[in-house]
Amino acid sequence: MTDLERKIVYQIYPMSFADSNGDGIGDLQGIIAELERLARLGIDIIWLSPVYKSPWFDNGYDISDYCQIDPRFGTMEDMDELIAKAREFGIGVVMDLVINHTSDQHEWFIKSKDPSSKYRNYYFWREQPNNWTSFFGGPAWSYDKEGGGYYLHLFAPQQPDLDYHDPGVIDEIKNIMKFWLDKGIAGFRCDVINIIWKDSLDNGRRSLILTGIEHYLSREGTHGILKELRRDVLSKYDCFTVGETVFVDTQMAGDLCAPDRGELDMVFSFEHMEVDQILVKWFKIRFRPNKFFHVISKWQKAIGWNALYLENHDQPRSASRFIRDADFRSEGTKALAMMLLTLRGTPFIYQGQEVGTGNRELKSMQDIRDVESHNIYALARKIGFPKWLAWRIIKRTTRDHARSPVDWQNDTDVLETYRDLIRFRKELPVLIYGKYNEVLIRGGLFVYDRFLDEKSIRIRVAISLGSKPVRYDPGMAMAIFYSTYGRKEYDGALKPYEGIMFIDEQSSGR
Ligand code: ISL
Ligand code: CA
Repeated sequence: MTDLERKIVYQIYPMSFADSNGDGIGDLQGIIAELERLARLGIDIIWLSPVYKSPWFDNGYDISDYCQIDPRFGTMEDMDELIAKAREFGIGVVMDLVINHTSDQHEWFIKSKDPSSKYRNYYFWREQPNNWTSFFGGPAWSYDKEGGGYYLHLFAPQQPDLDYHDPGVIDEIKNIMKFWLDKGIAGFRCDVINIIWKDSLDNGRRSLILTGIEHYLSREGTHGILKELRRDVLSKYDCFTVGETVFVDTQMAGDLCAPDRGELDMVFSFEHMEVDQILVKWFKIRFRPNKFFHVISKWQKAIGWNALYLENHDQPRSASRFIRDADFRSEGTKALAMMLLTLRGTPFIYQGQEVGTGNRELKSMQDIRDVESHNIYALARKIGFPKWLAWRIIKRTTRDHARSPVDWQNDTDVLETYRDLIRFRKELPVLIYGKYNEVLIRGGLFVYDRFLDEKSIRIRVAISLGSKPVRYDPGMAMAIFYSTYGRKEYDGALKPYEGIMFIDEQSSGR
């Protein structure tokens, strides 16, 4: 995409973003009505979580028709209007592409139950299951009487996996992508894209997390599919792709988004989201800022350009998660904003993050709608966890935190900080094209430089995620360019949860 590096993306989870007709569910007209506000924030692209026709078992990540809009959100006319009006504001629309699986209500799956149908091989139908387990807990195979066998689903049973060994599948996907790109969308966020190719259905090594993963994690077949989609479809449009890639290390991620390989433009990796947990996300440990910073810095050094994010629709809110001291919630969200918008890569802001939204109050399992949480709760109970412990796990980790309606009246000075930082990215090329250099990480303090070359201006960013002031000497020639506390004078220490951008005094000009 032209000027991709300059873009800032805003993720919308349509169901809880803006409701235009008062039925309690966000919708496309609601988004249209908010475009002006989004333009004022300064973002360039909105990514919509799925708005396709869906039985809504996994909040739209189970699609029953890729070329229709779900009635709860409006009509295809509304969608066309959204794309057109967004363009008037200079905003592109990115769609969620969920192609590892369809809904079990998708026509292809229903037809595939007939063994003589051409759709039979679109899915993995077998007489016997293997030992693989699913991302949502429990076995990855379910028996279907009508289909006369077991089928594979790496997520819920309502989300059968597509089998890319059948060339018909990739042709269908190409047509769907063209359908949307011809409407003028700006690209795709590709759901769990690094697991779409399954090498074999052999039994997997038994694992507490995911049995079978070695047969489908970032396999060569996936790389082949991504190259083909780029060659035959994406390269013909001005668009970009960001892949959601699970369980990737820097090597795998680098292979998926290396500019010369022609696969994805960038990926969402998860390592920085795992620093407060063991065993994926289900067991939380204390958030450790230094660990967090080290992981982020490692990825900055390893990948030339990548997606930057602190929140999405699957994660608890960063304001509740990465700010241990609730007294400094507003300060902390500003410091996190500075980090998000001054690292190298494409920043993704999740709806409500720009006003410092925190986790929601949840009282019992009755408040939970997330299918993943319900499965994990049942599993935890089954293996003997007492109710209180199972509930504690769910309460801290459920995806519902991110999915409840945003309180737009929240905290306006956080919003001001976002606006300022977004403006700096537009005004200072060094924040976009500049190299990244780690300066130090210690005691909850993260310091790094962005610079174009040795002679031009250098921005030094210092982010503190600690409740106490922390001494730091940036060196003689550094003055405050911007502080999240709004101060201009530096006294040799960062205040609690402060973020500061220093600039070389000779070059600052302000
Ligand atoms: O959210 C997670 C942990 O709670 C991840 O394991 C998540 O399931 C994984 O990142 C895949 O997420 C994506 O695909 C899922 C869907 O439920 C998620 O909302 C989506 O982001 C299945 O389509
Ligand atoms: Ca509505």
